[in-house]
Amino acid sequence: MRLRRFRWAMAGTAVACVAGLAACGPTDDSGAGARAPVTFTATEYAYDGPESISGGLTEIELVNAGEQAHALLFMGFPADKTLDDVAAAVGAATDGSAGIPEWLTFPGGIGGIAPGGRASAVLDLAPGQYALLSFETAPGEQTPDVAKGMLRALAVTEAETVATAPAADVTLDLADYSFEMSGTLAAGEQTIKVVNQGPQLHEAIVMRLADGVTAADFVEAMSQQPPPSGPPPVTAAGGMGPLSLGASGFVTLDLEPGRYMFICFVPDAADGAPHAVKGMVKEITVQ
Ligand SMILES: [Cu+2]
Repeated sequence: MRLRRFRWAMAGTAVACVAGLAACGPTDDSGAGARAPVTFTATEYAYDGPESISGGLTEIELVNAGEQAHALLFMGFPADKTLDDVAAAVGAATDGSAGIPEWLTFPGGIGGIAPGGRASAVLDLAPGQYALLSFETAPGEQTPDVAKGMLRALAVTEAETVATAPAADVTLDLADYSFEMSGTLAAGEQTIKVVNQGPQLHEAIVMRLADGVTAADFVEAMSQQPPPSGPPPVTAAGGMGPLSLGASGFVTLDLEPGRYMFICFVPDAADGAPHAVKGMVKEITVQ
């Protein structure tokens, strides 16, 4: 089977968006939520939010005030690199002309959410400089948000307070190429601790499946060359962005009953194919 190299984290591509799927409140006051969340508001194609924050366990909130699905992914980069270097590196990793460079670090982020949506995650941010970006695409388009300018810098300074981790309802382990969840997800607000057991980079994007569509159907459709016209029968519902090996983060989802999938679009280190086509997709039912 010849696989189209579909876009890294194309998750929200051409999604028929339904508002309110990923609404999330603040996390437990005993955890990182004791400090006010750091909010970024997404529109086409920019983020409004602070330019510098203090690090450590930090609650990040994404508000999608745009007309399309958008994500908020974090990528750390060293002092001798620039935002342009990050843009070039992710562009090359996306089109398959190069692998993901060793100098990028991945503390996670918030997967694509629908217009009008709101989602939160608690990330462990080491001091340094980060790129904030989104790979979502407008309905019927192939150009990801990042190529339209949805990329900005965030400086993270030393932690000012020692935050404790929020309580998690379930743990989700990511590995080559699987999702292993410690329990089941109920409807309503749930916090998932996501851990990348590696060895590769992985993410846990959450998408709601339309009636009658399976995760396997979605992966099959994405593998067609040329890709099918029309929007895929899924809706962006958040999730955790790419995590480096050994990294973890907490993502809060507020799910309605229905069928969803966890899916990883990270390009494989060996052949650049998205991990989803190597089996890194898991269908779940929320009751
Ligand atoms: Cu993966």
